[in-house]
Amino acid sequence: MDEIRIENLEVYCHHGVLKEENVLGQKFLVSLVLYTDTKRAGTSDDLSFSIDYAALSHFVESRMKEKNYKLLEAVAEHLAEDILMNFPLVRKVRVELKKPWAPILLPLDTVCVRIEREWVPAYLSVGSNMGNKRENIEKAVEALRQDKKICELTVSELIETEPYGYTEQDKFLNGAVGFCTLYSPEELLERIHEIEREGKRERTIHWGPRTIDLDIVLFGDKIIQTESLTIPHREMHIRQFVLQPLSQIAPWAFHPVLHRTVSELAERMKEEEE
Ligand code: PH2
Ligand code: MG
Ligand code: MG
Repeated sequence: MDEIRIENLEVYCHHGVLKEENVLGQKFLVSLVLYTDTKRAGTSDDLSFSIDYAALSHFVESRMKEKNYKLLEAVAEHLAEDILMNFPLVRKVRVELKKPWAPILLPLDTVCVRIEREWVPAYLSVGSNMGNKRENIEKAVEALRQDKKICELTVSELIETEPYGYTEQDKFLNGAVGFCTLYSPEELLERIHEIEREGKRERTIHWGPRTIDLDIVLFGDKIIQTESLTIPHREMHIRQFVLQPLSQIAPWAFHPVLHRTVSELAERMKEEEE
């Protein structure tokens, strides 16, 4: 990706753990790498197709003066998020925050925190087999759509499917949702649990009937295996009710463990069923 860089923008503000820092303030230096596609601006010579680095610099200054944080990490985290949420052409950002006058009673050049944050494409499988299934799913999708840390949301058609696993239950309505997000995988999991709770989901029988179920299927090219989270979804490649809707909105999404696209996985499942 192309880059627009801002180096050592000086902002005088009051972040810090020490009282003296909050009272007196000090100089901070902000360096940014804005990852974006400059091709269209480059060929048209038209600023409206690019990121106005003057506007962005002033935005950074005003955000840094608006609120005080104790940690450089917190200042950097909020800056990265604010930039990504307010400048849609920035797909990824590197924030480097220096404190050349850090009062540590020892001489130093600077102390610095550097982070990179980006909009990551993620895919969810959604399902419901209790109550008004379509409405349950639409409510959950709307909650995702309203979330500031989610953008470019697309939804597949919803399909009726036979219950898989525990079969003594009503038919499911299933679909897939794709979007870009600023959440980490753990944060996204927490957020979808919240939406499930709002949808009156009660966790009783494992794999049993539910008003709403949201599962993270893919998260960028991340491979995660922890107690609370398995990404890619452990069984996505053997579930038609996941693959069929997903291949509608993201046929080229890539399974980072099996090294197959979603449409290849869907095809393979169909052949095995025949
Ligand atoms: N979800 C399950 C278990 N079985 N079967 C269908 N058809 N659709 C589902 O979404 C589903 C299921 C556990 O999440
Ligand atoms: Mg599930
Ligand atoms: Mg689930």
